Amino acid sequence: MSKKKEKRIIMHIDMDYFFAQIEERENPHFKGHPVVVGADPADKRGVVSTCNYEARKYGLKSGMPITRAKKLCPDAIFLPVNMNFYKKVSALIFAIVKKHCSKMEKISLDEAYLDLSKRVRSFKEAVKIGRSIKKEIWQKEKITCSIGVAENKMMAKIACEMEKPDGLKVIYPSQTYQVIADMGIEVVPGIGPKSKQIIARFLGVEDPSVKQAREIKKRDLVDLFGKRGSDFFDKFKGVDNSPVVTKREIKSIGREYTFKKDTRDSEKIFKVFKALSYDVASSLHNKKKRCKGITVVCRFEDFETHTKQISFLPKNCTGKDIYKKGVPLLLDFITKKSKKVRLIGVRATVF
Ligand code: TTP
Ligand code: MG
Repeated sequence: MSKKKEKRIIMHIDMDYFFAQIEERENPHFKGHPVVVGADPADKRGVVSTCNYEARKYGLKSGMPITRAKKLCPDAIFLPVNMNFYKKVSALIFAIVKKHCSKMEKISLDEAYLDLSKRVRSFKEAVKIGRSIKKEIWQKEKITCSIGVAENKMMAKIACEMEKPDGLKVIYPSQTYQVIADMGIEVVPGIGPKSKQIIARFLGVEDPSVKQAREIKKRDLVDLFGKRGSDFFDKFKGVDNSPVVTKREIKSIGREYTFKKDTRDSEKIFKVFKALSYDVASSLHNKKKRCKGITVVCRFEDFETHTKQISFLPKNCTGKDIYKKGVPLLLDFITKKSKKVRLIGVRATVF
């Protein structure tokens, strides 16, 4: 019989509209106006990094082409990405967070998980810590964040999203199953547009809910998605046993490149691909990592994106090895379509 898992108390913290909020803090007269941080609106190929909630009212969001953002909200304040500054603010904020609980996994510049299981005895105590963290970040850095508390990472993140901005939400274990039942399946981490489409087709419904996806047998999910399928099966029930990892191991090293102009010039494409491959290999070498496999990505002019992975095990992987293994994959994408290429990339999974 398997040992019963100890109950956990996990917190997810995510800064609200992070880059844009920092800009607002630095320029108080921006408050109340739509603020967009991202590429120059004159740059036809750039995208929105993020925007404040005033801008979101116009339909603006992360990843949207900046030209579209300008059309939807011409009077917004458009600002460039000042990444070095955001990194400094992030470091100050997460130094505060870490004081409250050292078992912290930082996910990105504005997001982290805490495992409070050994630090507190109840969800109530966890909420108290959440309040203190929010208060201290506000007092010292004048930045608001949202916090979710639940029994695992997935549910904590969902809780956090539910009360954005400036929220603090608990999902108690007794509520887990019910809370996500009527949500769309994209609430489950790992379900992107492609997996959603596969599940929708399998169920014969357009926009499947978690409750509907629970009807699918584990065996069928594994048939559809391989190992990920069994993970989805658990997550549809709100089960996520992934631990909070304090020291994140590098899992992959990748490089990508967006062409200044969409192109089908294969000489140009493969020249860039070669440079990316050699760059990845040199980074592998510097980090003393070995390559387990590579993933090649190709995005076309209309943003249709294809990725393909192969396992790959030479002893000391060189740029030439990555290039030689990657070229056929890339060629396959390009020859199957007559569209121009916008972006290419290569990522090595490491061990
Ligand atoms: P998010 O936490 O996804 O977004 P956010 O903090 O701007 O807004 P929210 O209130 O919904 O949490 O991302 C954190 C930062 O990462 C964001 O401020 C900018 C950057 N980012 C990008 O540069 N590009 C992207 O596509 C996304 C999603 C984020
Ligand atoms: Mg955020």
